[in-house]
Amino acid sequence: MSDEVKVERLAALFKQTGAAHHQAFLETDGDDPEWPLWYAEYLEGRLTPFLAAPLTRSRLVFCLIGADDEHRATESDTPWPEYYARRFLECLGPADEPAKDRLSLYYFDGCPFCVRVLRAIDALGLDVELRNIYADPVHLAALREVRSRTTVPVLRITSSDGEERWMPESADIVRYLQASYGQAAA
Ligand SMILES: N[C@@H](CCC(=O)N[C@@H](CS)C(=O)NCC(=O)O)C(=O)O
Repeated sequence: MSDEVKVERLAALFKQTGAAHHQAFLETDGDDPEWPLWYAEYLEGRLTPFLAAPLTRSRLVFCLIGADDEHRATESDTPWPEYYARRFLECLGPADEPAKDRLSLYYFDGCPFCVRVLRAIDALGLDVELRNIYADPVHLAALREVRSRTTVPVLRITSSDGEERWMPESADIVRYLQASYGQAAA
């Protein structure tokens, strides 16, 4: 995930917090001199996925006041949710991204079952290493060694700890990719 996407997502959370606070203080049209306390309670658990380490509520109050003071003092044109998001990410660091599986597809050109999988990879915008078994004898040999056959497509899934899974059957592969990387998985 790029830095700008991280800022965007965190800014959306701050914006949502502002809206929820306004809703809670409708009677005073959002006016609440103790707003950092309310924000901190609302944000405490919700911020965890965005930042390198969880914040205590009191530190959160401190950071919110700091961001607000700075935003006012600099008279920045940046909308406050984005300003806060940048400041929080700069001061506290973004959360580590979860380690991703590495994917390789064993296939060959002109194989209709492979095309089905290739289309799903394209539609999901996935980064998959394509291993044409008839273009590179090393890939053919690896497939034969592990599977004792050369039927393709086969998806090799290597997790961050090095564990490997070899998944045959185009329908199973497409289902797996959609479940792991489709919108419902996000
Ligand atoms: N049911 C399998 C069929 C796969 C299949 O028949 N693949 C053909 C190519 S389209 C193949 O690899 N044939 C050569 C072989 O089995 O060695 C799937 O949906 O993935």
